[in-house]
Amino acid sequence: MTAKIDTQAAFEPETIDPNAVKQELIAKYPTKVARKRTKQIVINKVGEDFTVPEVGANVRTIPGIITQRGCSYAGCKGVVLGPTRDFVNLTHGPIGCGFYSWLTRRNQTKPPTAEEANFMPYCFSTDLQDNDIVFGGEKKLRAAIQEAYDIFKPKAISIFATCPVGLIGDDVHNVAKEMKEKLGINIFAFSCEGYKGVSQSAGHHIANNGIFKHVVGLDDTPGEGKYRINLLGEYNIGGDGFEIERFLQKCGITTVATFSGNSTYDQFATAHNADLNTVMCHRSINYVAEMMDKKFGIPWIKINFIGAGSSAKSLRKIARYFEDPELTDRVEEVIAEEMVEVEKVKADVRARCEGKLAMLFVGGSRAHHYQDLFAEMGMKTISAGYEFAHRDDYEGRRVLPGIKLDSDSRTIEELDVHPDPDRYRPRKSAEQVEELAAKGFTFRDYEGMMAQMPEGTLVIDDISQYETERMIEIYKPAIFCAGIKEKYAIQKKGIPMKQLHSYDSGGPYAGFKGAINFYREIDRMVNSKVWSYLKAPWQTNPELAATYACE
Ligand code: CFM
Repeated sequence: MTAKIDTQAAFEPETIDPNAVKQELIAKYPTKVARKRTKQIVINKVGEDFTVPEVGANVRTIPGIITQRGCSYAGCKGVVLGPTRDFVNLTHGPIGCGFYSWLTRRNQTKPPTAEEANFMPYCFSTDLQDNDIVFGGEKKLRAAIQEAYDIFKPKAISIFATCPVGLIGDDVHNVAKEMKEKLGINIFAFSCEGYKGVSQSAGHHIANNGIFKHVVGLDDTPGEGKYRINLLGEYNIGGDGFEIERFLQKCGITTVATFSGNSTYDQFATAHNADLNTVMCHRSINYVAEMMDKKFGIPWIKINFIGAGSSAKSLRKIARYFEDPELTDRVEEVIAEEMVEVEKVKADVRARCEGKLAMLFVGGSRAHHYQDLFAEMGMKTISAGYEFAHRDDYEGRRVLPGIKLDSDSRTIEELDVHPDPDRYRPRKSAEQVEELAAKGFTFRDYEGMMAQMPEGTLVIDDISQYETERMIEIYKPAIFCAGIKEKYAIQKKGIPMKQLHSYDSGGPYAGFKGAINFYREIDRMVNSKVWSYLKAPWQTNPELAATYACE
């Protein structure tokens, strides 16, 4: 075992040996646990052609370890379907599941008129009780669908199965089918019981399958706009989607559908009329991108609107795809215009933030994307990791063929998708694709987080509470980014903590205006020491004593 790292001594973080840190993180674990964790804690090394070391990812969390992860239901209902405003999203389960997935993610929506349906302020649940668990909940589900229909007359109702529903075996799909026939609206169900798979990632896949099977492609009405794209994997957290929409419109780019920030049923139904799928969060929505490519001939590209530089790069990539000088010129104009204010604020915050350390442990894409924003501020991401991403999100899609399906992943259906006999229309000919590729344009690819991270940084998958605390003690980062479950323990250690899921009460952080918001927020946080001034009672007076009440 390596000697314990002396965290009290003055140090330059770069002089810390990452190997020693890794050894220390796993030293406390029993042998079997250490063996598993050692595969998930990786010291980054970017080789030739951007090859990186293998990361253990998308595997079960070890019982007893406090994980950041959520459940399959959260990924399906909360993440993918939740931000759509005119579906009635009905949770079939005990009330807690519906309640805790109700707007805590801060996904925003804005119906264009007051008359348009917006069910987001409501929480729909069958509120299962003990009695229903014993005698079955299908009757209650039928009644709930009827009630929701009578009151709201929605275009669609989607039903989400929770753990107890899966355990007692309610046939949610059959009830959905029956009620669809009875009421004449689109009703479908998701078997996204919380225990499916190893994290919310399973729920993303289930949601992608369901939305593709039941809604995408139902409406062939052609839309307007010259450059028509779908924005996949953007969920309008803290208004990010509004900011993205602002500059896309300014460029003359039309968003046919967003999956699923600020979206509607009709957007999904007409999504197959777009000419390009742009994928922001690869983890949660790559399945829809792939399936739309196969069925309708719409290629997808990876983009990232987190960071002003990344936003500019992504806009240029979209313009290159359409190969129209009119769009290219407009995009350049917009970027030039937007960057004036960005550069001003960036220069200002850089003076105070340059060289400070950040750690990011979030979800399945933000731990990567937000590194761009920190880099723009001159800050270094010393360690990062995803909660539930797969190896391709770390190492790039090139590793996909080598990933073996384990029993947990096998429980998630893989849809067999073929070209639509009438509506398959390749948006680019084979020659056009080749020509673009020759110029370095990449279709259907994501190079992952690690290729972009410097050598010697620590990549930690599904970080535990214990590892979080040790990393903070060792590196003393200027800021730690994670979620609500981690927030208070980190602040108690005197370290500023930014929630990158819900943004605390801030945002938007996407695009150009979002970047400015982020620079200012992080500058404020890393340059105020408020948390380090606070001491817990046991820190100021370690000799607290207590007696038993019975004494
Ligand atoms: Fe994609 Fe997301 Fe994320 Fe995600 Fe999420 Fe989220 Fe996230 Mo929280 S879809 S993977 S399941 S970018 S809710 S908007 S912030 S963990 S990094």
